[in-house]
Amino acid sequence: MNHRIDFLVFVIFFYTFVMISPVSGDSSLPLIMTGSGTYSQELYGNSVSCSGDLNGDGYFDVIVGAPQNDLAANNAGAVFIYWGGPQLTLDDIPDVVLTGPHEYAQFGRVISCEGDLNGDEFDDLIVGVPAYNSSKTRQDIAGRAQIFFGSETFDTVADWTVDGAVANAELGFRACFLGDVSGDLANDFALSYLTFEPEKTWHIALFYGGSGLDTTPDALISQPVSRFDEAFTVSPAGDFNADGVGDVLIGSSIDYQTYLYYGGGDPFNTSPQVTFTGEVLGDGFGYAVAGKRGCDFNHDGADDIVISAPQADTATYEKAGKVYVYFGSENPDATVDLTYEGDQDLIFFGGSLSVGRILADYTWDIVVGAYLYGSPNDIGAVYIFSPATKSALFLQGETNGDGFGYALDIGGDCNDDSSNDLLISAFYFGVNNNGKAYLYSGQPPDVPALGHEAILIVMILLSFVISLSKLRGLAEQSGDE
Ligand SMILES: [Ca+2]
Ligand SMILES: [Ca+2]
Ligand SMILES: [Ca+2]
Ligand SMILES: [Ca+2]
Repeated sequence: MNHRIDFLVFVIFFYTFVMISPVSGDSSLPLIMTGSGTYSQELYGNSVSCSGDLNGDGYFDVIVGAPQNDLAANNAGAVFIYWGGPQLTLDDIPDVVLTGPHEYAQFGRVISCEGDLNGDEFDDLIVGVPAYNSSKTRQDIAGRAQIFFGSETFDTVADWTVDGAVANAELGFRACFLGDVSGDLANDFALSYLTFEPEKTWHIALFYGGSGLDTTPDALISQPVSRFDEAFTVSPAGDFNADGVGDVLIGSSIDYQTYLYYGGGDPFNTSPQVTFTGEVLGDGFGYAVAGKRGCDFNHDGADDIVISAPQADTATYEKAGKVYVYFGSENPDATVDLTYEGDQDLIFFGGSLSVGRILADYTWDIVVGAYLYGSPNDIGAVYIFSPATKSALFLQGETNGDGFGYALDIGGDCNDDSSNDLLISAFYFGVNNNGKAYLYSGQPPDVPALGHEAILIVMILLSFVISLSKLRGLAEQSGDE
């Protein structure tokens, strides 16, 4: 009998100190899957997402764009979909492949999959095809954007298509899920296009989603610029002014400005309500911008945003790059609240950004890509920062020239281990620059409060068992007599 009680005591001790002790943050992230491109310089990983569940099975799916993939035609582009699930392993065979319509179309240059757009409760996938043209030649790149509606029987036929109206409009160069910015609770999204007369102008067209989704823009934000390049980008801003409706963030790096538009107006107010400005012309301020509904670093109830200047000088390093955090409020200002800096010359720190919860503290984190890290060898690196707890983590590519961190996304849980996952691409990986993507599992959340309570309960149980053991010992002793 005493042996059985000793064993019980051991089991309870083991469970208390090994199984229930609060998990302290691991120093790394487990790699749960990789995928790779097969064609030379197909730019596999130019765009990545693990923020949506396209087939509605409860597991977030891994989606990778390769805009110069040759499967359908030379540089037609492709998008690879890997269904998430409990068996998600190092299996890099895509489950669904979407391909571009003609050579040089750049299908998959951008992808966005973060929620339902047409009101059927399945998440949907937006794909930008910025070099699409109706004559199927290399000229006249009017561009195209398509949406593939999610469903249990997801197919490869686009369900919604908009084409650019003029030559070189490059419609779909940017395409982004916004969450609800119209105030009707249905998710909305944005597409970009360019015009050239009377002056170079980028346009961000907002489409209001829901059961009434159509192909007519519901609002249009336009900004003249001196040149285009990769000069503008669009992101949700979460609810920066804490009025209950999501807001829109547009970075315009050529003029080192980023503009914030409050959602919910009818019509949508297309004049910026907050303008953020970089430190100097040429620092690339606004190259990448990020925000999300609920992204509240300082826990004040207002969502916060992040803007990068990947060519900013720091006190120590030339063109290392900087990332700025701005806290939202009911009366927001454009004053920087936190700054993160690159730690080498010329690494393009802030070339990519994502926000989400990936570290064990389970507060909101910022993930910053520096795909030229290790310059001039460009191995690439990714920095993860938790503004609330000051914890941080660093990941880097495998070999010189990988460009690790070119694109990244903190999404949901793809493999059913109860932590969010992080997808990172190294789009020049491999001898033929065929590219590679890495899916990391987030750290399991710390549960210190629950852990302490659990330990207390187990300690009470333990003292009860010890008392019982002593009583039985006394009883057995008295029986022996
Ligand atoms: Ca899924
Ligand atoms: Ca849908
Ligand atoms: Ca708002
Ligand atoms: Ca906040």
